[in-house]
Amino acid sequence: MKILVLHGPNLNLLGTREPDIYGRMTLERINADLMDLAAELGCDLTILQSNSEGEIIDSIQSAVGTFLGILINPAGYTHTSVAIRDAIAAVGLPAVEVHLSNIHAREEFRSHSFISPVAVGQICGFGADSYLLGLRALHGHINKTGE
Ligand code: CA2
Repeated sequence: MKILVLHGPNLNLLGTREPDIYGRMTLERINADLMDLAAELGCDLTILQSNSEGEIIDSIQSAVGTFLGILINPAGYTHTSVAIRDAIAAVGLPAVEVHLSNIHAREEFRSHSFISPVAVGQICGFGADSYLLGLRALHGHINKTGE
C-alpha cells in the first residue's frame, strides 16, 4: 500500500520558530516517525514538502495509479486553496487532513478549511502525533474500503 504524504508551505521551518504553537520537533523527525509507523503498518510512504501550491497540485494529480491515499497538512493553503481542494476531489483518492495545532481554537480564519469537505476526515491539535494518528486513520480507511 503506497501513501503520499504532503507537507504544505513553511512546514520546513518546524523546530526552528514558534515552538509554543508548533512544538520543537523538526520536519525531519516527523518524517522519520512516519516512516517507522509505516513500516509497522506495512505501507510505503513517499513524502514531499513544498512551499508552492502548483507543486502540491501537480503531486496530487500524479498520485493517481501509484498511491492509494494522501496524508496532507496543507498548512496555510488549508484556508485559501480552492485549487488544492479541486485537485483532491478530481483524483478521487482518499485524503486525510492533518494539522499540528488545533485550528478551531486559534484565529477565526483558521477554523475554515477548504480541504475538509473533500477529505475522509481531519485530525488536528495533537502536535506531531496528528500525523501518526492521520496515517493510522488513512491506512485503516483504505483497508476497510479496499480502495
Ligand atoms: O497546525 C498546522 O499544522 C497548520 O497547518 C500550520 C500552518 C497554519 O497556517 C495552519 O493554520 C495550521 C502553518 C505552518 C507554518 O509552520 C511554521 C512552523 C514553524 C515556524 C513558523 C511556521
